[in-house]
Amino acid sequence: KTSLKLKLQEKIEAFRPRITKLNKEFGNVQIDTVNIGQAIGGARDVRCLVTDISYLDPQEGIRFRGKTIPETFAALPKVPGSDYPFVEGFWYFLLTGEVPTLAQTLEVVQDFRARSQVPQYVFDVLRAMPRDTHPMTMLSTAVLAMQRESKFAHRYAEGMKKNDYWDPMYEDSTDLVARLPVIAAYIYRMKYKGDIQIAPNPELDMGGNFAHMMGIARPYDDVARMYFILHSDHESGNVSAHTTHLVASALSDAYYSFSAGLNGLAGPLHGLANQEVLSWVQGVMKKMGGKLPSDEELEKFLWDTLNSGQVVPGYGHAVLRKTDPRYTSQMEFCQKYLPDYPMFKLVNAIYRVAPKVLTAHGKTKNPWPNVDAQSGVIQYYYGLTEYDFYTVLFGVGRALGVLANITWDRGLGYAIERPKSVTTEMLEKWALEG
Ligand code: NMX
Ligand code: MLT
Repeated sequence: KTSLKLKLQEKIEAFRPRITKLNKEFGNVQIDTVNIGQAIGGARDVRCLVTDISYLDPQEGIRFRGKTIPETFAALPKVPGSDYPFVEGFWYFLLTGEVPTLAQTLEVVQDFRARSQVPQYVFDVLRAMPRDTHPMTMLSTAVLAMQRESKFAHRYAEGMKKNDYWDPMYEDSTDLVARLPVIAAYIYRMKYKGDIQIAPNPELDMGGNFAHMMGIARPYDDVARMYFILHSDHESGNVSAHTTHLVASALSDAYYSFSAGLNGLAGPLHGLANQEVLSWVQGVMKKMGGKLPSDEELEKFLWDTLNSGQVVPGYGHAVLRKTDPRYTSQMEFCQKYLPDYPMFKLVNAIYRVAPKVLTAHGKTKNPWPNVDAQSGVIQYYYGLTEYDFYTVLFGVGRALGVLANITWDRGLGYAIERPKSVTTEMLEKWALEG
C-alpha cells in the first residue's frame, strides 16, 4: 500500500464512529425544512447532503478541506520551476485532508504513472465514433467503456464485506484520475490535430504530461495544474458531484458513476457554460469586426441576449452570491501572463458591465461571474481554440473531487440515495392548508 492509501484507511477508520454516533444518537435532530418552492425549484438550498471534501460559502466561495484557493495553492508542494502545485499532491490533500510532504506527493506521481495505461479497446471505441461527436460524449463513453476494468465490481461479485468497499473504490478512482488526462488528450488530438498523437512522457507530473500530450508549450503545464485544481470540487450539490454520488449510492462503481456525472457536466447550465462563454465572446468580437466594444455597445449585446430569452453564460450561480473566487484566481493568472490580450480585456469589460445589466434585468439572484466566465480565454490564448473541448478539461478536473467523494461515501457506508416524491395534488392541498 502507498502512504496515501494507508493514511486514507487510517482516516476512514477514525471517522466512522462519528457517522455511526450521529446516525444512531442524533438521527432525529432537524437541520432543515422543505417548502413547496424548493420541491419545485431544484431542491435549492435544502441541506440534505454531507461531504467533508469541500464547502461552498455563498459569500466567500469554495474551501477545499478547509482551505481557500490561495491557501490551497500556497500550502501544497510545487512542481520544481513552476508556480503551481502538483495535482497529485492535491489528490492526496482532498482524500486525506492533510497537506502531503514532497516525498508523499512524489509517491502519488509514481502511482499515477503506474496506473496511466489506457486499454487499447477504449481508443478503439473512440475511433469508432463519428469525429464530429461532441468531445464530452467521447469522454463519457470512454469512461463507461472502461467499466470492465472495475476492481470494485469484481470484488463485489466475489462477496466483499461492506467495510472494505472503500478500498476498491479508491483503486478504481485512482486508476481513473491517472488515465483521464491521457484519454482527454487523445480525444483532442484525434478530433482537432490531424489524429497525430503525442506519447506520454513518464518523467512528467500530471499537469506537465497533459500539456505535453496536448502539444502545448509552457506555461500551459501550469495552466493545466491550476485548471484541474480549481475545477475539482464545489461541494456536493452541483449536478456533476451530486449525480456521481447518487449513482455510486446504488453501489455502481466509479466508472458508471463518473460517466453519469460527466453527462450532467455536459449541460449548458453547468460545465458546458465555459464553451458557451467563449462562443458568446467570439460572437461579440465578430460583430465588432475584431475591435473591442465600448461599455455601451457591450450593454446592448447583453440586453440582446437577455431579450432573446437566453442566459448570459458564465454569470449567476445557484449558491454563490459574490464573484466566484475561481474566477478571481484565473483573472489574476491573466493579469500576470496575458494582461494585454484583447479577449481578456473584453472579459474584464463584461465583468464591469454585466452585473449592472443582470441586476437591472432583475431575475438572477446572483449577477456576478462564475468560474466559466474566465476559463476559456486562457485556453484560447494558449492555442486551445476549439472551445467545444473546454468542458472536457472541466471533467478531468472534476474527477478529483467527485471521485474522492465517492471513495469516502463507501468508507463511511452512506446509504443508497432515495428522496421521497409527492404529487402536484398533494402540493395544492398543502398550499390551501397553509
Ligand atoms: N442570465 C440570465 N438569466 C439568469 C442568469 C443569467 N446568467 N442566471 C440566472 N438567471 C435567471 C434564471 O434563468 C431564472 O429565470 P426564471 O425565473 O425565468 O427561471 C432566474 O434568473 C432565477 O435564477 P437564480 O435563482 O438566480 O439561478 P439558479 O440557481 O436557478 O441557476 C445557474 C443557477 C448557474 C444555472 C444560472 O445562474 C445560469 O443559468 N447561469 C448561466 C449559465 C452558467 O453560467 N452556468 C455555469 C454555472 C457554473 N458551472 O460551471 O456549473
Ligand atoms: C460547479 O463548479 O459545480 C458549479 O459552480 C456549479 C455549482 O456549484 O452549482
